[in-house]
Amino acid sequence: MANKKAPAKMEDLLRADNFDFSTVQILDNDGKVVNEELMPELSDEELVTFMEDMVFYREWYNRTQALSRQGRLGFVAPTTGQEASQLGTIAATTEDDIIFPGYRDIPQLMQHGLPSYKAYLWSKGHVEGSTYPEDFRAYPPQIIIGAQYVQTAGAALGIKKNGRKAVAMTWTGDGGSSQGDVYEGMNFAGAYKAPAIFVIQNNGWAISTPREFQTAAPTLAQKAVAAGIPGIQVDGMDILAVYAVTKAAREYAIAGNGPVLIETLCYRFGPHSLSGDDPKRYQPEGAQEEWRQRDPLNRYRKFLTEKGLWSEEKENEVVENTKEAAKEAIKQAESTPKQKVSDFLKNMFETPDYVTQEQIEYYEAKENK
Ligand SMILES: Cc1ncc(C[n+]2csc(CCOP(=O)(O)OP(=O)(O)O)c2C)c(N)n1
Ligand SMILES: [Mg+2]
Repeated sequence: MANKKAPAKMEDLLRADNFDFSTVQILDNDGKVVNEELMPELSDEELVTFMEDMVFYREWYNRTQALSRQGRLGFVAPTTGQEASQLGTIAATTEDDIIFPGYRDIPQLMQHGLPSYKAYLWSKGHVEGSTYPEDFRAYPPQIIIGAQYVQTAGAALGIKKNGRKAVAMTWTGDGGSSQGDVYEGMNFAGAYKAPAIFVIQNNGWAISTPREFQTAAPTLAQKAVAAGIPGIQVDGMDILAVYAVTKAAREYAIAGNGPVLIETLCYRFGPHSLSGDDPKRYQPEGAQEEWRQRDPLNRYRKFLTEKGLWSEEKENEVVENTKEAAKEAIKQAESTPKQKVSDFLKNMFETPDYVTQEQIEYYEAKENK
């Protein structure tokens, strides 16, 4: 997983004619810095925030899983193992950026400003989980794998035409990377030099289909080549590397150079979703244990502890706060009035088409009886 060659330079990685897709890493499994050159400039406080966020979302998922098992939620896609990939990418954005998450990307949405109870409402299929204020620059999680790449290309072109200094950013998976939409989105954004950041979170699995069945290509990052845009493969269990690469990609895109593709190598420690698949039936024995050695929290905990910036006490405090936050969020979600069919229909289009309008009237009449 480590760099095979001399430490990569960011300006070389961000060239469309760079065909070296070696994995970029800053922290190794033991939390030692192996690539000083790429180390992002961060204050101690910012370094600590990364750990707080990763601990928060690991525990958030634990609480979410417990609530799901109590039958209090609907669709849930586990995030354990992907914290560095998810939080490192979103940390490089600002609220001016437009994000297009997939169904597993709830942490990015929450970091971007989604109130946590809405994440639970979304899971329950409640329309209010996908009702966002006008100034919240995000789209609800995409279920159709890869579709968000096309939307991101369009949004990025809009950003460019409006002369805004921002990017549109999206995430798909190793499975999603085989979808036609992914190529179309990257190609379009490349042709128009639209400021998009395309992330492929390669967690090894598309439900039960392993990464090696997706493509004969040795890396997913190299899919950028045909679109004429830079492609970078990064150790997705290393939050510093993920952050550094995404931040540089954002600056590159905002400077008018066009989009970047980032492949984050990570692993799905849980099942595909909490709807019933059992990874033991399709993942090779020992794979989980092997990837656990690369756990993003462990290596970063070692790194921060060595610097005197982290302690068990601090970690316990974050865990306790997360439990409280999850309790509050589910309370608020469960006290939200039940949705009506008409609410659902009204959230379909800004101006409903004729058929939808007819349905809204039909259901409103029924609901008001
Ligand atoms: C267009 C489309 N085809 C099939 C599905 C069914 N499906 C849901 S998730 C999934 C696997 C996606 O795997 P990956 O892109 O690696 O993302 P991950 O779940 O691992 O995060 C599939 C095939 C879908 N949602 N959309
Ligand atoms: Mg996957």
